[in-house]
Amino acid sequence: MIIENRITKISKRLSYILRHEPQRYKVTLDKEGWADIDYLLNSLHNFKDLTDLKKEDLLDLILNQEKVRFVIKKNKIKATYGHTIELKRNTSTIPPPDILYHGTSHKSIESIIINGLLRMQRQFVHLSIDIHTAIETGKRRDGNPVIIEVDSKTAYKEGRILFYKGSDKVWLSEIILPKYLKVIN
Ligand code: HQG
Repeated sequence: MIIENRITKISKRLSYILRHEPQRYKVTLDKEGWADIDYLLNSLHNFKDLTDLKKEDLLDLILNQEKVRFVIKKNKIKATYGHTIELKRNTSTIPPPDILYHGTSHKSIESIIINGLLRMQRQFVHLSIDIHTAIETGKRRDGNPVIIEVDSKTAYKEGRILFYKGSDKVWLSEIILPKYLKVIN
């Protein structure tokens, strides 16, 4: 059993390694982003405060995620979304929910209205399944975030934009043009 702020700390480090800089932590990802759990655990042991992290606690954390950021298959682990590193594209793109949401800052909204939703540093634009998740995402940058409704159904059908399911709450997409966006607050 590990306590809440230790869980957050481990989750953030896992995200950083698996999404952005595996090589810096001597973790090898395959083309789809999977890493061997034992290698990853060894790497986490290099952090001063994680030298005693047990595999069972790591697995427990992953199985009980409140927001699904990682998946496990056999002895491998992968981040479900958020990557800045390039991975092999999943070819199974699927129709998205009719409406998705994106939470952002007041600082970004003018540019988004003009240029659309861009993927910025990441491999995909990140969209939320519901308004609550979009608010939580936007709050990382703005205490009172702007919420955008995305007409994902039309963007997929008419705009031929590809969508991928990242996790239970997060969808990934290519750039979304302004005509499919509506600010709702
Ligand atoms: C903004 C977290 C100006 C965009 C979250 C966002 C998510 C533009 C920022 C996941 C723009 C990029 C991803 C444009 C987009 N002009 N700004 N044309 N287009 N932007 O962090 O979606 O908790 O790369 O609005 O909850 O904020 O770490 O993307 O503000 O699910 O698991 O550029 O990361 O997940 O920021 O967040 P990010 P995001 P975790």
